[in-house]
Amino acid sequence: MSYIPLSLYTIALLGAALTLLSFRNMSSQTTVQFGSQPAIISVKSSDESEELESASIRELVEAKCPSLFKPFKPVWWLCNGHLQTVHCVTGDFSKIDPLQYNRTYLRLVDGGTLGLDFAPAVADESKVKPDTPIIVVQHGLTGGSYEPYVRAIVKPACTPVEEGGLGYRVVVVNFRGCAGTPITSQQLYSAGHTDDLRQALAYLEHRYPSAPLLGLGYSLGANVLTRYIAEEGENSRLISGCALACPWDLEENNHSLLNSFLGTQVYQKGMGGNLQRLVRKHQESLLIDPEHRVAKAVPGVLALKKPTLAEFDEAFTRIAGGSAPTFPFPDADAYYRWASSHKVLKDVRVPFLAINATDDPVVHKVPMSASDNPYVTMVLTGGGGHLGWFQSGDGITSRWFTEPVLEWMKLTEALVLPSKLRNPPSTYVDEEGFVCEQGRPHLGSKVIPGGGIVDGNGGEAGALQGL
Ligand SMILES: *[C@@H]1O[C@H](CO)[C@@H](O)[C@H](O)[C@H]1NC(C)=O
Ligand SMILES: *[C@@H]1O[C@H](CO)[C@@H](O)[C@H](O)[C@H]1NC(C)=O
Ligand SMILES: CC(=O)N[C@H]1CO[C@H](CO)[C@@H](O)[C@@H]1O
Repeated sequence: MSYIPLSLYTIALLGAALTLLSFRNMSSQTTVQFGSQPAIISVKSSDESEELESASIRELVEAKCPSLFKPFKPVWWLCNGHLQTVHCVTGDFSKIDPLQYNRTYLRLVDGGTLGLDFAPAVADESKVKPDTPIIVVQHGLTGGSYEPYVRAIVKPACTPVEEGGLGYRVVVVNFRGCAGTPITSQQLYSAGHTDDLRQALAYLEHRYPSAPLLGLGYSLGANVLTRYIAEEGENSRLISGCALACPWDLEENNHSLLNSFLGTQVYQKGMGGNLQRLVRKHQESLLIDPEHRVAKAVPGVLALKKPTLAEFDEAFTRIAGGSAPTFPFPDADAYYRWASSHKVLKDVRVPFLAINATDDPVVHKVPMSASDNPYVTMVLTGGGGHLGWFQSGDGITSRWFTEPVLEWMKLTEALVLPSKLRNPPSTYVDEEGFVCEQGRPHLGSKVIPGGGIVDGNGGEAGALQGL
């Protein structure tokens, strides 16, 4: 275990040296791109009054998210995207942002299980207002609610207002098999499968009917979030979305990573190895019905030696990454084309903020022009790597994105969307106790025993975990 981060650091240092040698102009400028005609939206002016303030998304973001326009200044010893990324996955954050979650396990209609981690873990329900906003988080590839980049938002968001936080609830929806969530059906997750998020959101709306739901996704989770919001359009249960380090065009990322040495040796193999470990850990459950298409794919994927992400996706994700009939795909490239999120941004119909870094070693193409959509704001920082954004200033662990993301949550929590943009299918409980949505009887969830308090800083070992 200790050898892996060390070699990663060596390679990243090499990357840093190459960057310096190439004299690339490392601008620290942050580009914020609004639509040419940003949508006009209404927000409540304050908690006390019922008055509405109407303005364009651009005016509201400029007024209420000032931190978004601050340049990103990296700490000097994490001076490029590789070092930022490697520190993100190998740094010791176990003492940072300590928190606990209260977990609820949801059994889905298809037999699968989701682990929903709620913060604050211990809430005096009689004191929490029913309309307290809920931030719904989707983590990165093979990550979980324990990820330091997740805690960097969860901690300040769920800290009470009196103690300087936002006083919100946060729910991290752990993907199947992640952060201790068991696998109970022959299906994993993927960058494109949105039904698990959809079912979690229906459950949350049923449990907290008057709470606004705000979406936040990281990397692979950002891709799922973007696709969910785009697929639902005017029926999105999330009233806003924020996507950090979204991979967008998966086919393009695959090509550019595999066409570079570091991309292949560090990132592709790091991510492929983590996914293979996840399958190894859960192989018994994935093999339960040996005739199932997923069971037939297990031996092959476990036999791969140091697989790249592309090799893993070819052997497994295209088969097991979601439900039939969408899955299986004939090959991984077909899966990449389907799951990419850049091409669906045009369908987003709620305020949506996407932040990427220019020197992200994993994501090479950012669809900046997508903000032709009046609801979309695209942001590109001059550095930060993939989910790093470690800045100089008050301590090495401060992340540039914390402030702008919290400001965005505060802004969009106060949103009052016109009723035509607030039309998700209504929920009901069926005869077997599943919370379902009108018109989607194949989806639904019910609480099963086994939840409770989990240590948010527990972690799960593995290099490049959570990217
Ligand atoms: C955790 O949440 C459940 C409801 O899902 C609740 O019954 C329980 O009291 C909570 N635990 C704590 C310690 O607050
Ligand atoms: C990924 O990119 C490589 C290099 O361009 C290409 O050979 C391969 O077909 C692509 N797709 C997959 C699934 O590997
Ligand atoms: C490393 C890299 O290729 N970064 C790219 C991020 O996205 C912007 C906008 O698409 C490109 O200009 C950068 O080159």
